[in-house]
Amino acid sequence: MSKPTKRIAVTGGAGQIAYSLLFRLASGEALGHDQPIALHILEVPSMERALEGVKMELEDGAFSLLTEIRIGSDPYQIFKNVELALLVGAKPRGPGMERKDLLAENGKIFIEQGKALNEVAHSDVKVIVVGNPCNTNCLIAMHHAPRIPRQHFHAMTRLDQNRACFQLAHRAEVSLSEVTQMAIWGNHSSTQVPDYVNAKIRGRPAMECIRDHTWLEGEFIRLVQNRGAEIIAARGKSSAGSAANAVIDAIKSLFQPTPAGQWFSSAICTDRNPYGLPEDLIFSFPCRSIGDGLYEIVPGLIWNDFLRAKIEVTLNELLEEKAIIEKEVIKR
Ligand code: NAX
Repeated sequence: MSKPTKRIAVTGGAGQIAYSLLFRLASGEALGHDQPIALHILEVPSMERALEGVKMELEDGAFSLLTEIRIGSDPYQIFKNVELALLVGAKPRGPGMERKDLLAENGKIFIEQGKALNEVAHSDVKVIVVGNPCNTNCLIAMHHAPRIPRQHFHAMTRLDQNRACFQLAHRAEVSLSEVTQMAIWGNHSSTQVPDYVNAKIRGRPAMECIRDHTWLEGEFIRLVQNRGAEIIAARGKSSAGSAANAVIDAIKSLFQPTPAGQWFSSAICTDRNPYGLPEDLIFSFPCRSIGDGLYEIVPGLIWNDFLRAKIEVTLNELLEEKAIIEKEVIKR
């Protein structure tokens, strides 16, 4: 007997990330090739025609697992009964726009979507925010969805983890599967902290395999922190294929038990975190899943002085972002 259909919401459905993500979801890559899914796709009204085109292409993909496609611009309709919500849609930073303006603009979107999820989503819904600034957008949505457990909210730092793994594997001349325990701490921004100190290569500390610690402290961190900007400079557009791939990886990591000796990165609520960070932030930690979206933060990792200083910078940035939006957005 086939499994019951899982309803997945994707916002920003006519955007570039969604154009790659939707087809991979439909093919069963994220939740398994025996899991029927329904896609509930949200866009702004002005993009609904383009979204109709995406829907037609999904139909033409003849995906046997895709049992239903709903499209629309009302989150209260689209989020009905969804068990997984991928909040990809957001406004890009316009010319002359400051970070503060972007936070406020996107804040409005995530207030509305948080409220809609709270009202109509499945009670066990898991939420992954991709739209930037994703940590703070996620914090806003979480605040407006008090019915949904706070542990169910994630902001995506998986792309950063994947970027870091590639750079370490490349430098150490090993295959990607030999790089494990690569954590990203903090904000999905240029202050993020790719943790080479606790990462492993062939089961040994990465710092033993890569002897050039100046490279690890300098170029490696800079490469990962600035990769998004480099891609925009080269491609003229932000990362889309790799971002969609990271969403698929993030879902798989969350819904499948994490293999022994591994962990994955996700930005989650800091409430009762084992590292003594202030509560009520969305901060990226190394996590382990026991399956079905249930996870714990990996405790007890060592922060050397270098990591500690960097983590303080990314923490301060998140506190600043929260302070900017707190009055108008969180408490509204
Ligand atoms: P696009 O501009 O191609 O697509 C975004 C889509 O969202 C547009 O079609 C827009 O109409 C729609 N949208 C805007 N407001 C909406 C709303 N209220 N409800 C539903 N849809 C809405 O951007 P794309 O390249 O797809 O990127 C999407 C977001 O991902 C951006 O905010 C981007 O900065 C962010 N990213 C996050 C990454 C991460 O690792 N967390 C990496 C990639 C990407 O930069």
